Amino acid sequence: MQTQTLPGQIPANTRLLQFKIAYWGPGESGKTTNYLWIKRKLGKYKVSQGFSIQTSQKRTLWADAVWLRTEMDVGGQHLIVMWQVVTATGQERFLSTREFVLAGADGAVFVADASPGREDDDLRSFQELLGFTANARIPIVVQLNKVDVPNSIPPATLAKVLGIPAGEIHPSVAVKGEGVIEVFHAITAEVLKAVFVKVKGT
Ligand SMILES: Nc1nc2c(ncn2[C@@H]2O[C@H](COP(=O)(O)OP(=O)(O)OP(=O)(O)O)[C@@H](O)[C@H]2O)c(=O)[nH]1
Ligand SMILES: [Mg+2]
Repeated sequence: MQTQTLPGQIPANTRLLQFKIAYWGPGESGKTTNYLWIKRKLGKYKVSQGFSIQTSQKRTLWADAVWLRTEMDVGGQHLIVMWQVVTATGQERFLSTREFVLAGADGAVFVADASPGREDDDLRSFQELLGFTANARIPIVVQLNKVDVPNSIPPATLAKVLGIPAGEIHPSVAVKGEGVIEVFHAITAEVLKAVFVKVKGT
């Protein structure tokens, strides 16, 4: 997170906050599908076109990224909040590069794949995320995507696999946009909460 006072004619009580939200998860779990839906549905908040760097097979090669802008009044201050939304590639062979997508992240959405048989991939990717964020200790929201596929992994099973409470899992069908914006709101709320608790405590 970065914060600064803005120059010029902007009222003195205006602050700029910048946050980065990273989407993480095993290969083809639906990270880019989430990103594209957010870009489309929250289009009026977009301040950049955004980009997706993909292979010819539509796999994310490096990352997707876009900036969104929101404003709010909190405790007598006007806040301009910039959100950078990025997705990492889930491709196994890019372990060494995808870590850098997390650099400076203020929150992460872990997109698990509910397709049958993907439990091990979900766990491996979740542990990878926990490992890379161990020092930063950022909020993480867990999304269970593709619950529309036949015999999908139930939320309670994924909860057991990941070792987290079942109530913390957000089921979604990103191709239809179901649950996507709810999850995005959940992570932004967690990130703002973390910052304001930190500010209050200092
Ligand atoms: N059935 C179903 N398919 C989905 C859902 N979300 C995404 N997909 C499909 O899953 C495939 C992979 O989606 P992506 O969004 O590219 O996955 P990704 O996690 O960004 O993949 P990498 O960046 O390559 O790791 C695509 O064919 C999507 O259409 C969903 O909710 N249900
Ligand atoms: Mg992708």
